Amino acid sequence: MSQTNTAPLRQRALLTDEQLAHLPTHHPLKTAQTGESAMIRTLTGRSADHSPVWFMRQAGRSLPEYRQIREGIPMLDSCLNPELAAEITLQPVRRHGVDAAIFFSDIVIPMKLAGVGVDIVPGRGPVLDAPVRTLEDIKNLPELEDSALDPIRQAVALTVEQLGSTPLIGFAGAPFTVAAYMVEGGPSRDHLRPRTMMHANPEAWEALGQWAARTSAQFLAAQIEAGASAVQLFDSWAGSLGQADYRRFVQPHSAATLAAIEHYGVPRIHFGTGTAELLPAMLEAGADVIGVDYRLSLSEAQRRLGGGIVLQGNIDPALLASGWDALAAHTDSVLEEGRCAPAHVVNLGHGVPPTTDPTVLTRLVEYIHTQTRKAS
Ligand code: 1CP
Repeated sequence: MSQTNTAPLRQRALLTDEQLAHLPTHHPLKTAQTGESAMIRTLTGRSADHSPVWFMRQAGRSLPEYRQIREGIPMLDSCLNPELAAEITLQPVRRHGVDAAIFFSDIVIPMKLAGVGVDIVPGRGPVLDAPVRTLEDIKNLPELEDSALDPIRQAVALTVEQLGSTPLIGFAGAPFTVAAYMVEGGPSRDHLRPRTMMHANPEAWEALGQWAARTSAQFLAAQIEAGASAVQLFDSWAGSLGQADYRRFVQPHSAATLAAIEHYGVPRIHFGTGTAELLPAMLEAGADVIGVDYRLSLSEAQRRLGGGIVLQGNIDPALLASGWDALAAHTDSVLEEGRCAPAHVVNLGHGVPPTTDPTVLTRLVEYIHTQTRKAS
């Protein structure tokens, strides 16, 4: 199959009054002017007085204040306690001065709230009571009731109240990444079972993809309506797929999730790892911004995307532990590479490793702000 460059699909004008009409009057894009923050200006392709930076997995593991507040409280209980989820979301914003908060939750929360037996096992990740492997299993999946998302709405509302003009990014797992956990029953390296299911039982895969697309869309809509100013769809494990399978079995479901929230007008970031071959297909799924992992340079990503696309990324998380000089030099090259995009949100190429020294992250935020600040 040829991998040709697609022409820029669109450079949507975002955040027009018409689009914002779908958001409630108390939404921070309207009241707290998050729409003029460096983060949202950049996500919508406008210039800002500095390049915004946030880190995937900034909330959690690497912060001592996180480990302290979570002590004795299971992960999913923390996510469903609105005060606690709001506090954990705010911790990295206070400490590092990042340009956006990422909502403290997990991609399995919609599953949990629908009534699927799932837990997050410390040191391992999401584990289901019973894997979902047959059409029968999938037909028996409970639907996510809208009212079950109330703790999420409350947590988001509490968070944005305290964030002021700093935007909150909502998120969900993309249908493939969520379905991969459901079919495997837990974390796996190469996601063999879901990749087999696509071909062995396409009807079951289709039904599961639709279920996951629906619940992730509901999760995103709840966060947007409660105050998230942008969203990110995490397809962390899409890199285990070839392009043909991605386009046939995965892209339609991710597209359904992204389309279900398009009318709100909030910027939608689409991120995956190991996705060098999939970037055009991920953009075609309906994203406004593409998150690039650390394996591919931003300029090569832009070339593959056809040009003109707002990019997010892609400092290699390994460099956070390599000493300041190496990290600063690597960051300079990422900032330079970011000039290939109409606008660039600085981030890591994947999540903050749990062992990261938090003072390095604070220094890195300061450094990126200084290096990119425009003279006024
Ligand atoms: O004990 C703990 O502290 C639990 C560790 C933890 C945390 C802090 C898990 C378990 N999830 C989270 C929070 C989380 N998960 C956030 C919000 C915080 C932030 O980003 O700062 C987000 C956005 C996620 C999303 C998530 N969960 C993804 C996609 C992002 C990514 O890193 O690729 C994935 C794949 C998950 C599943 C998951 N949940 C937890 C773990 C350890 C895992 C990965 C397991 C695996 O390797 O398969």
